[in-house]
Amino acid sequence: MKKQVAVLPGDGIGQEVLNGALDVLKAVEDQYGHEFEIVQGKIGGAAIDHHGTPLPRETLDLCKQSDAVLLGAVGGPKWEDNPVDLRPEKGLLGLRKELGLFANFRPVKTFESLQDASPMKPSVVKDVDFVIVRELTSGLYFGEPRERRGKNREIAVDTLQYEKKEIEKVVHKAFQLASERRKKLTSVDKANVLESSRMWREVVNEVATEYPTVEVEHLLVDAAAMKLVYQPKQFDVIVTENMFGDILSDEASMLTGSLGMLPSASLREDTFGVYEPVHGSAPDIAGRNLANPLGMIQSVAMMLRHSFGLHEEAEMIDQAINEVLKAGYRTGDLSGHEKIHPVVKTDEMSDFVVEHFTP
Ligand code: GGG
Repeated sequence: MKKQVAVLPGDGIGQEVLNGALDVLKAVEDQYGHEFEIVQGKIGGAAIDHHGTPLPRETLDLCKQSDAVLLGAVGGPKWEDNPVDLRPEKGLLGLRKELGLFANFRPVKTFESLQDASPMKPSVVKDVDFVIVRELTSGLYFGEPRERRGKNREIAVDTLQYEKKEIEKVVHKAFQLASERRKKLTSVDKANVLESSRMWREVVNEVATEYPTVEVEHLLVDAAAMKLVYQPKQFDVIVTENMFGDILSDEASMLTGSLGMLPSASLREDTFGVYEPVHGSAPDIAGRNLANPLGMIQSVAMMLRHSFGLHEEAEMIDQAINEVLKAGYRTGDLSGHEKIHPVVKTDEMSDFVVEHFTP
């Protein structure tokens, strides 16, 4: 198979975790005889420094010409005081919008080898396996107006707006996913307070009639936040608006041991996708070879499955990660027990994953 993959490292630990993921992709290429042509582009703070904008036209064109995109992370203190249109995050949001990636799949699954390890990291919860489907191109992160008002700019305005068809699209995706899994969909909103949430709930109920085999429940976002901690195994697929999904997935990540473990796929109706770890640029550890590359490496597996239909190759990556963790190797975020589990560097972790590929 021959495919072009656009690679956007971004900022902070983005480059480090991507290096490891590309080593893994190269090993898959060699083992299976595929050809993945890698084309590099800039986004976020790196693009602001180089091109004066967080999403240069050439980066967007590169992504549009490619079969899939791998993205590291964006953001950092260097650009914190920039006006909102010159923030690194604006590049990421713009990319999602321009490419029409309305559904962000964030699988939250604990690796067997982490839950069987003794002693377990305290936050790891056994047998957790659900997917958060986050609406990605509308809601509070995109609504207009977004401005400061008043004589002294003492009023700040953001707008939470949804069109019915935007909700329908992402809810259909979530139902389709639930149909292929354990057939339970939890829709999360704040319908006791927000008008947009009341419409969200109506749309979910309408779309539900097309998926009679899927059980539907509605949860308010505050209740969902609580249940993620005390009853996480009850979830199969969660669908929710942009900001709720952003927050709940960071919370949920800790069930797997670390935010560094979570991959994501930003999708539309065809097979194209942008694949990135859920974590950010982690400026505090950037450039020190300390980051956990497993969220990024699992994002490569998601790309192989969804964009290229390479299920065996993706399974091999997930199995190899499980074996590496079973052997006791941990990056610092996962360790907690250094005497028992040797702490390894970012690049060592990806090397171990490749070494654990089955022939
Ligand atoms: N790889 C994810 C990343 O770079 N996150 C930074 C961030 O703040 N993203 C905003 C968002 O995901 O909506």
